[in-house]
Amino acid sequence: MLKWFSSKEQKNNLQEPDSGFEEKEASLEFGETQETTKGFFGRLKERLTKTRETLITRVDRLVLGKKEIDEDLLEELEEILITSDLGVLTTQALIESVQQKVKRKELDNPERLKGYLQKEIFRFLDVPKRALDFNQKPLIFLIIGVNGVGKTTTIGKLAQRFRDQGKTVLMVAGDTFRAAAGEQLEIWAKRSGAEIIRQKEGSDPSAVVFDAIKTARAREMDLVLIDTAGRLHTRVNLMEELKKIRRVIQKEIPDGPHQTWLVLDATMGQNAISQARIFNEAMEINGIILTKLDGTAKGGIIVGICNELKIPIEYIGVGEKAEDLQPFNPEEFVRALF
Ligand SMILES: Nc1nc2c(ncn2[C@@H]2O[C@H](COP(=O)(O)OP(=O)(O)OP(=O)(O)O)[C@@H](O)[C@H]2O)c(=O)[nH]1
Ligand SMILES: [Mg+2]
Repeated sequence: MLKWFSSKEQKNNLQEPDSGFEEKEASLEFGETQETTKGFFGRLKERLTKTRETLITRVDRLVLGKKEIDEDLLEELEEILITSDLGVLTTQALIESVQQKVKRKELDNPERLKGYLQKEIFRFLDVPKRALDFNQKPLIFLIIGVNGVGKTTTIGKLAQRFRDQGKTVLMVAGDTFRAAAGEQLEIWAKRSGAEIIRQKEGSDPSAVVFDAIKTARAREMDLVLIDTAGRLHTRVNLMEELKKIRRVIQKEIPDGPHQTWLVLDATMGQNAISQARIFNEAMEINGIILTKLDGTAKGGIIVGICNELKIPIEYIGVGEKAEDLQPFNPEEFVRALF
């Protein structure tokens, strides 16, 4: 049986001084009967190998044989965190938090440092998500991000997930800039049994979206997943185009889009945070999908994103297949990482 802590229970548990993750591990029986969870957890662990080597293995080496947490040790820890792509602000926050603990004599043994970091990192990652009401039809998801981060692939994977849950899905080829984007979506539509709305290359993305919303309404579909371009002809400003799409949605569905998700590529490291800031200013992002966590050593970026932007990570991508996109679960992620 898969036991699971509610978010509140988790937090209370973690706020207990020094309760650490180790004790909780015994009561968390991950995916004993849930094959998919077990399968994904195993894959997640394996695909986070490079990030783990950059961050955790070096912390292990740092504390090995050390008797106390002193300034030298903290300086080395700072370097490990920075070079693991946590970002300057998040690294400072972590180091200050450790310093406080040490000062108050609540943390003295270097061996316990890793457990404390794990707990703090979990705290950063646990950003509340916006709830979805599936009774409302159609729910509109607007997927945005710069070119090449994985938007179209992610929409295909999401379509597959929602189809597997029995939902009706309409994919919208809002990237009319590249003909290939529409073709890419068609393949995912065929595979997943989702519907797709496409117009010819170069047509107005907002018009495609308008068409899609009317179709989804008329056919009482559950979900509309809108793909967008990551780059446009130089004379058209991407943010203005996205805002226009949003206006078209809101004219039809005043509380839409119900989710505006920004796709970020983990291999971009700190650049991903700058991108998130720019997009968030223009578009009020309510969720992030972090792709390509497989094969990168920059997975620490996820901690910086959550801590600095306070936007929840909704899904993570750890490969190119449909099953390589999974809802982000902070506890599972931290356990896989450590
Ligand atoms: N390894 C890995 N590759 C991924 C992941 N997600 C997407 N990709 C790959 O990234 C590449 C770009 O993905 P797309 O979905 O075309 O990206 P996009 O954001 O739609 O790009 P544009 O349409 O050019 O803006 C493809 O080769 C995908 O297979 C992931 O989680 N892991
Ligand atoms: Mg695309």
